Amino acid sequence: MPLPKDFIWGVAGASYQVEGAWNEDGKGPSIWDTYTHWRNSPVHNHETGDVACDHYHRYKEDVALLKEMGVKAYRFSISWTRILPDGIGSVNPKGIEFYSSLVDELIKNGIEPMVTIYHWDLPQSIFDRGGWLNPEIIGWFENYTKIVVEALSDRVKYWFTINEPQIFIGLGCYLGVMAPFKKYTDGEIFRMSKNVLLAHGTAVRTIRKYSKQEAKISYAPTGPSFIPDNDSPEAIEEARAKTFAFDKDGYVLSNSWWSDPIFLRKFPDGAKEFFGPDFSDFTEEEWDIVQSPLDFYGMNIYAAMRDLSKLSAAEGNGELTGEPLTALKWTITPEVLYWSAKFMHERYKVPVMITENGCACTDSVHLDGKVHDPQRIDFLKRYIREFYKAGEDGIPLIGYIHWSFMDNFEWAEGYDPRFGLVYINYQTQKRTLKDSAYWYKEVIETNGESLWK
Ligand code: GBH
Repeated sequence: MPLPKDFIWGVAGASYQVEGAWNEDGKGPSIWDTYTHWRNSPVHNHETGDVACDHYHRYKEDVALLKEMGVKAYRFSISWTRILPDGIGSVNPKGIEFYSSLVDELIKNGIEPMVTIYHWDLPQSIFDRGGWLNPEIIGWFENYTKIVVEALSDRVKYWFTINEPQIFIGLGCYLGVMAPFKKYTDGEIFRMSKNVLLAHGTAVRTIRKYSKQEAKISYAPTGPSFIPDNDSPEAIEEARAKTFAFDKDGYVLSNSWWSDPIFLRKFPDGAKEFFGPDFSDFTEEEWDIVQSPLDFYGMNIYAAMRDLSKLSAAEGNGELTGEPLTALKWTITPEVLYWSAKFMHERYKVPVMITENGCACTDSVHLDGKVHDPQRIDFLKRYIREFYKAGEDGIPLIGYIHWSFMDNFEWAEGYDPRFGLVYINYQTQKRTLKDSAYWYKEVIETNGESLWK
């Protein structure tokens, strides 16, 4: 069986991208609230997550949609400032109440809740205290994690500490194209990275310590993934080497920069030389924290890279002339799910879960009132088949989580890119299941067998 019977078919979202209610019921501001409200906001069309999909108020309707789609799990993130408006200090009971009710509603409908503790919406007041540069953030994150775990772990079993450090540090603080839209020096990025790794490891320990049931824990990294040009061992080796390269310009976006410390208890080769005087190693006690064991490898993966020297999607990734692209111009490269599952499992030795995969399409409601999205169905069929093949080759696979559940606020790109299986009309908040939602339902019902027809 390439996919086990209890394979987890899910969909994902994240607090700032879907919830709205940005200042309701005691929620404090995050850096995304600050920067989207800034008069020089770099976000497309000056759009904000103030209302987004209004999921905060419509979560019951949304869980009903999840049920209609037959998904087994919903991966969502917690807004730190809903729980702790200042990031530290007093707890906002309304924040706890919201996530607790959401979890209840999911369980009532037979859907496994999966919690991401941090998906980029850093409390503004913590940013004002230095954010990820301040080592105190490790304790603040620990405190926040403990509160969430105590409130939800009687019902929540699956946890992701952080989503894509490559992006919130790399795109946020190195390239400066995501909140906080600032560029820090390599020395500062090095210190931030250590704080992120320690905060992650401390959160893993906190979950294990306070969880009311046996927890399943990982994180959800992303990174440049390469596919071999042909079947030769040399081409495979080249793809593997590039997938884990510590590239000096792109180190902060790389797989090895974040995952080698967590799984292999080391910084990638070349790091020490690159940072020179800015480098300082973890102590043995710190390494113990960073390396706290994880139950599986989560991966957010959308497209293969071809050129490691291109730092951001905005620069393209060295695509071939006329190559098939999604609406965000990301390359359609299905084999990336096969090769990444294989490479990650071989290097990090744990089962693999796709924690995000999907594509933006130019969806619209058609004259018949439906949303026909054949491109997405074809994209998913190709990608998930490749993942399935990795299972046939003996890679232990535990789940596939589609990004996203519904169309939502695509960060600096605003609302134009639509990633959802559910279409959102942002003027009316009407939800419409796209054709792909019904297609996915059948994939789930057949545990992947319908992918082959
Ligand atoms: C994720 O980020 C986020 O977790 C999520 O919040 C977001 O909405 C979702 O994905 C969709 O963007 O130039 O073809 O090589 C993903 C970030 C996506 C960044 C792929 C690099 C490279 C595409 N990554 N991208 S390509």
